[in-house]
Amino acid sequence: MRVLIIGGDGYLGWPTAMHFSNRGDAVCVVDSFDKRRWELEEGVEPLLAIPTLQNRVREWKRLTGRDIDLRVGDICNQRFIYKVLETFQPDAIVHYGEQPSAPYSMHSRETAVYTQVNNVVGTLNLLFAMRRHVPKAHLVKLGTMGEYGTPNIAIEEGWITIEHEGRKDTVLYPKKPGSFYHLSKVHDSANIEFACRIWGVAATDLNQGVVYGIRTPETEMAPVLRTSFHYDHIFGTVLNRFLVQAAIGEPLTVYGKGGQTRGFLDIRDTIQCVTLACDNPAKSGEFRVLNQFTEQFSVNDLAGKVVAAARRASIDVTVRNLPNPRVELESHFYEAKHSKLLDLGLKPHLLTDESIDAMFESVRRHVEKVDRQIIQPTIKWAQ
Ligand code: NAD
Ligand code: USQ
Repeated sequence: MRVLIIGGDGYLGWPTAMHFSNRGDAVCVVDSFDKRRWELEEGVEPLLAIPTLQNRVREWKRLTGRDIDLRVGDICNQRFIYKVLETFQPDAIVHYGEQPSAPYSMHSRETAVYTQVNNVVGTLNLLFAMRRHVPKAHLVKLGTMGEYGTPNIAIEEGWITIEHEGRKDTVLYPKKPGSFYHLSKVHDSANIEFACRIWGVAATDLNQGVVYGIRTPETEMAPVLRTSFHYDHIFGTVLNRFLVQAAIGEPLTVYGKGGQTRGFLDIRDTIQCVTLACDNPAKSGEFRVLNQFTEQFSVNDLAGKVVAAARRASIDVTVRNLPNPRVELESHFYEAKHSKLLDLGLKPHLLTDESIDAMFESVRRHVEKVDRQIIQPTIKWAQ
């Protein structure tokens, strides 16, 4: 297969690119390096510095003999993405290339507008470029479980059949997202579904939960091939943050009551799901939605697991319930369907004591690199 990975310098994009390359697919990665700029603007950095993408691609070639085609550019520049599709001719396009942080999108008017323009315009350009140059390619787009929010009814996989005044229809599941970032994904989903309907695009929207972990078989091949691990209050996700906080003996930053429940998955399962989607493509004109997570946890569940892991390593950790900087339900019903990827063959890596201990151990090895100044949340949703 010829696989284009957009966002190939990112946390998920780089390990995904190596995975496809390792199994013999022709891989091209695209990135604008905007993530590196946002980090500089916000004064945050991952736990370990990430070598340049050019360097990682060179080392990959040296270690495996395999080429990864690298194109540097912004998909909001339509000429750039048209050219990439025209020259690379992908069968599958895995689109990770968006601004992924909810707090970043809530920082200011500028970051909210930037997030929505970058994400929505980039995806629209990609849809038009596909129509022109690769109308038969399969789009595998990373959406998010947060598009649905936390409704008081079960969450379906993308579509719901509604009966109203004696008539029935199947429509996109109603969305109630919790940040301007999550909203950008809702807008993307609507645009992609429309392109499927009018142009016959084949698309899979992967509504992914919160990802944790940094180890994949390929990142383990050499330190230079590692992927990013953020623990700061803007780009760090909850479990990664708690592990770092425990490693430095700081109280865990549970926002509000901690009953917020979300879907979670191991980074290895992200790659498995994306691969399953590419190997079993949607049909022309189909807007297929798969809910991509393996387990549900509340923030309090995760805090409890991290406290227990720290205790096993003889570190005493406490939990601090901070006033919630976000506006979100803190105790709510949550039942999200997620059977379609299992039906395609997903074999989940669950969050066992062993896996959490291994993550904790790898964080503890670099504890001297932790910047304590970038942990406490400062971005508030409602001020
Ligand atoms: P990331 O920020 O590490 O990677 C995204 C990459 O895309 C960055 O390298 C960035 O420079 C690049 N990019 C952004 N806009 C671009 C543009 N206009 N043109 C070219 N490149 C661009 O983020 P991630 O955590 O790897 O997330 C990847 C995708 O998965 C995102 O779309 C995110 O919303 C989604 N997602 C992530 C998670 C998670 O927990 N990490 C969960 C659900 C969904
Ligand atoms: N939280 C805490 N303490 C913290 C950090 C977070 O209690 O120190 C809480 C948040 O309030 C929230 C939950 O943990 O209720 C999840 O927050 P998060 O920062 O881990 O994840 P989120 O902002 O939802 O965003 C992340 C990724 C995003 C992806 C999303 C999947 O950054 O790219 O889309 O997870 S989902 O949540 O399913 O929408």
